[in-house]
Amino acid sequence: MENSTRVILITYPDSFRLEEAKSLVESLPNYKIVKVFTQKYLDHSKYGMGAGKAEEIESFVKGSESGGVQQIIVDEHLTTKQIHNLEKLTELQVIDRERLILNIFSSRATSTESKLQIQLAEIKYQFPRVREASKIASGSERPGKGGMGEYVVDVKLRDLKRQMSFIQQKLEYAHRKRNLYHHQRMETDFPVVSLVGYTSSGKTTLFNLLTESNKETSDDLFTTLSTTTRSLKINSNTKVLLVDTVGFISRLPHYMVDAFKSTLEESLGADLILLLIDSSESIEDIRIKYSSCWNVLEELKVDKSRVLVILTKYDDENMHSEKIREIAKDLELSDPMVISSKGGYGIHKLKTMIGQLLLPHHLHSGTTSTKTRN
Ligand SMILES: Nc1nc2c(ncn2[C@@H]2O[C@H](COP(=O)(O)OP(=O)(O)OP(=O)(O)O)[C@@H](O)[C@H]2O)c(=O)[nH]1
Ligand SMILES: [Mg+2]
Repeated sequence: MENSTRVILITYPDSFRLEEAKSLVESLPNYKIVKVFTQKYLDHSKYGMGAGKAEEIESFVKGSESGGVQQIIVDEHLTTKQIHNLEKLTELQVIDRERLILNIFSSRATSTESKLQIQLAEIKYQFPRVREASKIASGSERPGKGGMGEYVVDVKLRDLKRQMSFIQQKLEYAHRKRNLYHHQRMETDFPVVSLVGYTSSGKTTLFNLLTESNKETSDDLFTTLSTTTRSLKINSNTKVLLVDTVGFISRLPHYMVDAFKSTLEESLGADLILLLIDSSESIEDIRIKYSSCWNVLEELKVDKSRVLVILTKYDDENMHSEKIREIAKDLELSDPMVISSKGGYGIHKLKTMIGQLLLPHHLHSGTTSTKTRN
């Protein structure tokens, strides 16, 4: 593409991280990866990567072979100092994993609430970096002690704090409004069923199929950033409210989970939580994603007995039944629910299962646990 942003990516050599980092970058509109460099460790103090690798990158970006690179993306959290050192060496802008995820989120946010959540995450990202940046600028570990440097930092931090509490107030307002809505729904007595899972596991595709909606779905990561609720008729006498949510990702910083908490809380307080796992991936990837999802769910203190694991993207039942057995064994799931939103496999059974699990005695005794992690 003519006006694409040309970047180089520095990530880890293991295939999961490498592929995920590429998908993240490619989820940004018009980004083109010119070259990928890998490093086993990205925690060296000066540049993140080792000095040898940093020099190799320097000569690549300054050489004619690169055809002009505009940004360097490092698939790890970097300190301001590491970013500064690398920018100085390469004379290019450096973006770390957190910045990358924030950029994707900002390019996608459409609802007022998701925009506020991203603003909040943005401030939380900047906060520790303000002090660090001033240390670098002054060339001292204790910048401008008692002088102008400290004054400027304090003013900036105070300003960020003020912005943070302003956004938090707005978010609380949005949250209260939703709680009110939630209570109104409780009065109508419709059970709430939410779809959660790793980004790109197929939540929105299933949501669209079940509720006959037309929300955007794609291979890009973080296609969905705000929750949507629609009603769904499970059988002739049961109606539920189905909630589609933002996806999870591994190595997501705590403050980002925090920023999205208010949106997730609503869905995680649901009567039934369907945890979608993409069964078409390699067993290693499934294992990593499954445990990342549980880490987020645990961080958000979700009631495990309400979680039902669903293996998705099971398009060809003849070809993959052995794979399903392998996944079930690996994740310690007994007789998991398997579906294909594309082919329709298991959808009727899923609805029947939702109906059964939402019967009042199930809701109170938490019998979904037979299908979940202990
Ligand atoms: N083959 C196949 N592909 C599917 C199925 N379900 C979803 N997909 C594809 O998987 C990709 C991701 O689907 P989405 O529904 O956008 O996934 P999501 O979980 O909502 O993703 P985020 O919103 O990014 O968190 C899309 O390209 C879908 O077409 C399925 O049953 N079979
Ligand atoms: Mg989605």
